[in-house]
Amino acid sequence: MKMTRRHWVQLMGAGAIAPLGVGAARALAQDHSKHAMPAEPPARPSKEGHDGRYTPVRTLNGWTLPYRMVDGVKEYHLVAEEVVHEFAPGCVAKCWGYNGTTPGPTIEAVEGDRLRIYVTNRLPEHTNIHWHGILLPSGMDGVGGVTQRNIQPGETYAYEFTLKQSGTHKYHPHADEMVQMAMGMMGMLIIHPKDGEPERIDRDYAVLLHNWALHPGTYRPDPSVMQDFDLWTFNSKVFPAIEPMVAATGDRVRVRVANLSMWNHPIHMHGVQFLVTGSDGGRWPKSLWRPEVTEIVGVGQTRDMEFVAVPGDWAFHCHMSHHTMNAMGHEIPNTMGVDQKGVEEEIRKILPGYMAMGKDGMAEHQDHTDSGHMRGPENTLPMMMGKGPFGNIEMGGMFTLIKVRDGLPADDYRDPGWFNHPPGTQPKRVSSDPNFGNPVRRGLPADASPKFETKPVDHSKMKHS
Ligand SMILES: [Cu+2]
Repeated sequence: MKMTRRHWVQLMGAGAIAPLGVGAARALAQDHSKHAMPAEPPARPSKEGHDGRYTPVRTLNGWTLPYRMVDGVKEYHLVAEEVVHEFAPGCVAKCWGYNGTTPGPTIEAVEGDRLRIYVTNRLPEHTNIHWHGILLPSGMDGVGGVTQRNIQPGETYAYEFTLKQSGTHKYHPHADEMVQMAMGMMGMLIIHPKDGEPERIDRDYAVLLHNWALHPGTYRPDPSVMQDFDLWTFNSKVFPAIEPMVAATGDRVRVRVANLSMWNHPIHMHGVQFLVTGSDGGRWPKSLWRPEVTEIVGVGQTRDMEFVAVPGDWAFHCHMSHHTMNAMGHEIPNTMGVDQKGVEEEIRKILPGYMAMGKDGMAEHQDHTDSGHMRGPENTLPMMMGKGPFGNIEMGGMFTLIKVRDGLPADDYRDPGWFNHPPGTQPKRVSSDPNFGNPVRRGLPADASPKFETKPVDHSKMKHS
């Protein structure tokens, strides 16, 4: 049986406690330490791929491709190849990417630079690279069959063009595109303006959005899936494996978000009204900047968001709530409000330890998966993850934190830990009595309402897949 996120949750709901398959060491990250934020982020923004004329971009969980200067040309080398990729501890897959990673390394350059980019194909099929949004000679555009012969396995092609623009851009194949992009072939190409930024940027982050049909129990993304994806990622990682964006109070921060997934994503930031200052069209004139707290980044688009950092731990996430979950289901039976007590006892005779869930919401799922009561197939992740200082974070997928602290050194990108809230700046408990106070209501709460009675459902008439 092909395992989809739908089946996985049905299994979870049916209390499937035996892991499907041996070697389940990787099956699920039960260990709480694995739910913590990544402790030690990799190095600071790469100095190698950068020529000192701009604030280098930090690609969360990613890296910048170094270049060589050869006769005034910046030379880069991308290798298209199969890679072993970890979405978060407990979930790995064979994907396709560049130079050992998905996404491929970020290419950073400056308006006016001449680039020569070698592309070596180590995939089992032909490929090419399209420089998405870059103004260049038609023949360099990288559209297989239209502007070039495809790069056959083992071959290396050189692309060469001069950058006439600045802004946030991307690269990806234009060959067997559905498969190659679903497997993870993508990267960002960021061009800094030659005359510097009109507003100094202190921290510059890059986030590439993607979706993956990595069915629980499998180890390769399924390229044929169009909608029901299992994993939603920032730079091919899911929370809590996504690094936080770190800034000092007062820093001007830019977050460059690019979307090569198959959905539009309303990207939401807490704590500030950011300015949308640019797109694939480059940095917009100031008169076009607009304050937002959520910005839709459409399929194939990029958006630049800028703000002045204020202290705290602030969520940064897609607002499609199914995109801040790991493997879970659509079209599963709705158990909200369904009393499963009787059924639970019957099922326990067959499956000892079975727990009926979902009657009062799904928040309990994280405790059950964390404690090891509920285990899924190999190589998938609990749908909710992450531990904060006040309990479960109950998120996965496209979620991370912006962590802003006073007085951080300019090049310090280490996770500063959890925010220490000043006294009087958190909600506090004032009562544990549900009948507390005399709140204004229109109508009665459902448990006091005589008007609405639920009818028993005839299960024999229900369709089960
Ligand atoms: Cu989304």
